[in-house]
Amino acid sequence: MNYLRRIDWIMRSYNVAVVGATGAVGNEMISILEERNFPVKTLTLLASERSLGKELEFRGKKHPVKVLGEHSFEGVEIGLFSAGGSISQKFAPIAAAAGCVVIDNTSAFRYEPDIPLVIPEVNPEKIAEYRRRGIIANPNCSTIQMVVVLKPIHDVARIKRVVVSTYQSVSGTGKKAMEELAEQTRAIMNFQDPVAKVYPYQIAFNCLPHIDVFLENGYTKEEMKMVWETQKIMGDDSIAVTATTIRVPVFRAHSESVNIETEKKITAKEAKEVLSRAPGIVVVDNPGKREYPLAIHAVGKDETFVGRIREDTSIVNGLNLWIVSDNLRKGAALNAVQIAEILFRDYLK
Ligand code: NAP
Ligand code: 3JM
Repeated sequence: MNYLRRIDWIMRSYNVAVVGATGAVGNEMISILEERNFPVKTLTLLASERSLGKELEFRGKKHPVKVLGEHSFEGVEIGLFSAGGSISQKFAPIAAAAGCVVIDNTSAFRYEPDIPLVIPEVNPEKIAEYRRRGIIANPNCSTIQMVVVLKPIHDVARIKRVVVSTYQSVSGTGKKAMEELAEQTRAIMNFQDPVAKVYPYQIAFNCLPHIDVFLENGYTKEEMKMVWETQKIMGDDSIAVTATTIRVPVFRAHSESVNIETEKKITAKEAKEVLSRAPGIVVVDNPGKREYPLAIHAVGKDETFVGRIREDTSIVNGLNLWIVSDNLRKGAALNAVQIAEILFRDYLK
């Protein structure tokens, strides 16, 4: 037996379930588990009755998709959930009661005080709190890529206020939305009327200032997720955050224009140095050579890309940043698998 195979053999492996396995995030979960050689003993793929009979490939072998039910979690040790909030609301506690640690990608539990909300580069120590309810929440895609970049700046200059506008791709809504953008684009190019089913208006060749539901304060829930989650993950409710979240006709990877005000002065040059050393971040900032982060370059990548780093000339201590990342990877599936990796390395024996 060679050395690497021997390590594999000695390492404990886990019974893993992916809930929402046929979806945009679920699909990416399966690929990432394989790519990162996650120690999977058995993989249970779960979805709705609509997927009965489907098979998905993992490590060169076809796995049947099973219908999610109350008995799906017997013997399962790690459950990666991405089938929507109401599914998590119902089935995450059932899975946890069966002894499965749930890593939940939905907003169902994120704001509950006894549920840890984790980005491994920012607050990995919070994973220990999985013991309270057996559930760890994965933040929203737009929050993750922003906070990965904010944290190293916060550590040196303390962030007082954040103003963010997002340019979010349709893959954040799921598979059907990706099909809708493709179909509407095709229709319009063929002089036909586009049909809107997933979004309230045409998304092709358009921008929608509406993601998730509108709340009483006039913001959308997606916008408030960025406020609540940033404060919870950074462990600092005094950071003021205001967000405008926009759906744009991009298939994959979210972009964000982020303006921050800091307590201590940090120059653009210092910010670039700090960010260059930070985990999970690649600085792409060479305007003279037309080098800046682009959604099309971030697709399929694990890192969060930051560029257009410049001082805000309208205030004393301010910076502007352009942040881009693959929403299905770092924004969802990769962050969840990274949490699972820390979980088995440090906690599950
Ligand atoms: P999607 O492509 O529409 O996939 C939805 C998945 O959920 C499919 O596998 C679907 O199965 C399954 N599902 C739906 N209803 C179900 C039911 N009643 N029982 C069992 N499975 C059911 O959506 P997605 O983009 O992958 O997103 C899924 C969820 O992940 C979202 O609703 C959201 O809560 C979360 N999400 C999180 C982030 C993040 O930033 N953390 C990003 C995107 C999404 P069928 O194929 O059988 O219908
Ligand atoms: C991203 O429950 C649902 O309909 C899912 C809505 C949703 C969410 C959410 O709120 O869980 C779609 C896309 C998210 C998210 O990550 O917050």
